[in-house]
Amino acid sequence: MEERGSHDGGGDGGGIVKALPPDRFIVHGANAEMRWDALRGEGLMVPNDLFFVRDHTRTPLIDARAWRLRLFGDGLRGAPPRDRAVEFGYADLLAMPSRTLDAVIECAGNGRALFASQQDEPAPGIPWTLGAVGAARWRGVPLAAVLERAGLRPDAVDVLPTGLDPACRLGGEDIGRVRRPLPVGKAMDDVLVAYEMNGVPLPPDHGFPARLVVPGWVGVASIKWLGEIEVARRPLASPWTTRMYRMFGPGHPPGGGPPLAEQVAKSAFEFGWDERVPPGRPVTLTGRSWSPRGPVRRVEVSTDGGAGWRPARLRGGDTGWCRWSLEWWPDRTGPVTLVARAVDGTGARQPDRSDFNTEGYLFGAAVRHRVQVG
Ligand SMILES: Nc1nc2c(c(=O)[nH]1)N[C@H]1C(S)=C(S)[C@@H](COP(=O)(O)O)O[C@H]1N2
Ligand SMILES: [Mo]
Repeated sequence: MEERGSHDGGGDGGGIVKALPPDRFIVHGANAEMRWDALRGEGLMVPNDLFFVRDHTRTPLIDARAWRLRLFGDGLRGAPPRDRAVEFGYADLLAMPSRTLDAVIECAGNGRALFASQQDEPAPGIPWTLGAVGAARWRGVPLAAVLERAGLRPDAVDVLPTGLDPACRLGGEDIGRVRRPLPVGKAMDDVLVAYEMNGVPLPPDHGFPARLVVPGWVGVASIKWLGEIEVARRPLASPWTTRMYRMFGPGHPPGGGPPLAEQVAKSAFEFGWDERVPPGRPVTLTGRSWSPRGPVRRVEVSTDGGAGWRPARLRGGDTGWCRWSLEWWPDRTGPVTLVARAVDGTGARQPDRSDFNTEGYLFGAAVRHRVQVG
């Protein structure tokens, strides 16, 4: 696929509202990834001011008092058209029974730069290293409750949430507002219409006043600045399921594989790339692993480029996002390649290589992380 559109970098995070200090973020155009060394010493959840931002265009500033969430379509009783949508205001959402959910949001392209640096298979697009991921405690209303209150019909098959950020472009073409269909089965299962992130109202960059949180799925499913939801009795599509967010290229079907849904397991050290480690004394290596497939069972760490492996000590996280640590006594100076690999809830271990695809999605191989001892 040659179309790049808003995947291109260029810029300085200009569409993002929050501060992006260079010791906490790596900025790619209008997007910013968390620096993993900045997470060292933090709690299980990623603080809001350190959480990565992926904006297709820019963060809009929305007045919660004027904001409405509108539901329409033939999948609702009475088949309301868009101009007679069922509406929820911010106060309506806050008044509904709430649910709290610890969940990871991770960009489908997280780790994309590793296709080039680790497999010599460069993939164009935002060159995320491993920081386009975060876990937060979200509070909001189950999407199931919103759909039911709006009059969901039993024969509805897809919902199409749309964001209120500006329309975006792909290959020079206006493709409209960010929107991506979800099957009703997932929508009714564990998706949240979230209005709080780690105990405070959603920050503007993360979707104020309300966003979807779609646990375990590629981040693009978690539509920010939620404005409307079409509910349909037929399958729906958008450029975010047809032209982007599928596996394209050699080994994949012409036109791409199925729309991406579930993420893949990953592990990251809480170190900077090429960070200096003092020699001659024990170091506690810390990191995190995450997987949509149940709690991480085990994390194996190598301090010699993958020759030998030791089990890390796991701490916290029954949601698929966990912290781990391992004592290491570096016995020589110079470059050392650390590797961590998780074994997920199904018993599957992170592989040595990732399946290449031209857009660089779903990099799930164990990452080789070089540090400098000395
Ligand atoms: N409306 C809207 N929703 C969106 C996006 C966007 O640009 N606009 N970006 C998506 C993508 S690609 C990702 S990875 C996540 C990022 O969420 P975050 O910026 O809160 O970390 O939001 C998703 N939801
Ligand atoms: Mo993303």
